[in-house]
Amino acid sequence: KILVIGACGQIGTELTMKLRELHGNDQVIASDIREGNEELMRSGPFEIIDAMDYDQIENTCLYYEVDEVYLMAAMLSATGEKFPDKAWKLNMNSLFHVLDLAKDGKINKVFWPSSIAVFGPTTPQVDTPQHTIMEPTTVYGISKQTGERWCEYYHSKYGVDVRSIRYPGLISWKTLPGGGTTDYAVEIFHKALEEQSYSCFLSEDTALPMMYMEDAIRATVQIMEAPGEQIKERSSYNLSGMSFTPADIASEIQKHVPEFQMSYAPDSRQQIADSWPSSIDDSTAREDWNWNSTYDLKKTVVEMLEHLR
Ligand code: VAH
Repeated sequence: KILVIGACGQIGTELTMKLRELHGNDQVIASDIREGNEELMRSGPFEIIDAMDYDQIENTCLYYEVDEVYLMAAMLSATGEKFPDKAWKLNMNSLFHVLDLAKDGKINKVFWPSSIAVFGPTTPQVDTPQHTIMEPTTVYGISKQTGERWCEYYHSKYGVDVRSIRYPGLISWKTLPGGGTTDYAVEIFHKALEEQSYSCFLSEDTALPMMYMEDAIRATVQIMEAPGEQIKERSSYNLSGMSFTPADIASEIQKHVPEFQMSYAPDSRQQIADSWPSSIDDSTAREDWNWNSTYDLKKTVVEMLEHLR
């Protein structure tokens, strides 16, 4: 059985539905701090779990005989800067709970999401390599960098089969993101269709690594299905889909919504974005477990507008 913690989040919602499609609805238990959308709640088992509560996680794993956990609960970069202590506690305690369950043999496989937020202003920003300088400047980035170290430690010391991906900014239409710096790339579609205008909280030339959710979900399933010996990086894998600026996505949207007007009003999230890479080298993921991206900006804009119109 599979347990998804944080199943109501931007990734969790679609990941849960994909896992239920692959393994059967009753094989995938969805859980979150609150209930999720109708499709998620109706399609299979659901439990309220606080990701910081070890007993709730352990009891659920024992009751349902869970053997794989996808820990998708976290506080993201922008919100994390407003509540640093909560972000650290949520992001770290939840990881230790799940790694300890695996160490104690109560579950036997873990997926844990990292992020390009582990990189900082001293990291080479173009085609950021798999192994490089990492001095993150957000609590979220620090928690993801530390989490990567602990994943590698639990793998090498206790043989825990934990696998991880450094997601770029994710673009999806099913579930709004919560509190991220890359959320502009989702909000822009809703505003383009509702108001034909959007005031972007990042400057027009802020290039960031991004990915369409279909690619991100496929990558997650792929890394978890790969034979263990192929997963050589047990911290986390760089992953890249595309890289664009707010100006790029605005002009791509204008091809479909000619009256769309974009304006720029950078806020505190600008310095977070400035500390991150503009593009990522994911050749290690391509070599180790045959990753390949399929969505570029053009295809992403068409799909997003189609689903949201
Ligand atoms: C955030 N969407 O903005 C997340 C992600 C790379 C960005 O980690 O915080």
